[in-house]
Amino acid sequence: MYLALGSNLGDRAAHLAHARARLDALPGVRVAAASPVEETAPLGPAGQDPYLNQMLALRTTLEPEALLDACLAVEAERGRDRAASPRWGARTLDLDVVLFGARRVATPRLRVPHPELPNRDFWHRGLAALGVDWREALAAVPA
Ligand code: A4P
Ligand code: MG
Repeated sequence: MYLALGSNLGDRAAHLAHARARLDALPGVRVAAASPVEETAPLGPAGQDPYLNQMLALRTTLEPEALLDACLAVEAERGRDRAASPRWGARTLDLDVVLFGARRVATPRLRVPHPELPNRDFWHRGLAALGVDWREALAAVPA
């Protein structure tokens, strides 16, 4: 599966490095490959600082919702305080499940493929660096 990392607050590179290390240490999760880190202009509310973004290829035996729970726990370790920050607002660490094989998930807590996938060129570049064509990957997911 493919996981997008984003950070625009504090020591951004350290937040991404923490996420890579912690995810790789989880039972049932391995970081198989990582795209280059890219600095990107912020989407969303004006006045935010630039992001660092990176795409990871993870191998996992976890189900999608269990992987989401693990991601939320890793975000919390970096002091992410959802209550203090609006949707699409500044954040220390944001982990987004972008693709999970050819699976589609639509529950109250999780939507996969991520609905913003078609709109984020930095995700497209990250996936391309990992050998994935985002249009082909999306086309492989049943409606
Ligand atoms: N959730 C549902 N689907 C997913 C999924 N596929 N992956 C739920 C992860 N989470 C998913 O997320 C709220 C809830 O979404 C989670 O608890 C989970 O149950 P959140 O991280 O608290 O909220 P958010 O991040 O503010 O909103 P959202 O809609 O997740 O925004 P995004 O898509 O994460 O966008 N600009 C640049 N340049 N680079 C960025 O990476 N990221 C964002 C955040 C805004 N601007 C950006 C970037
Ligand atoms: Mg998010």
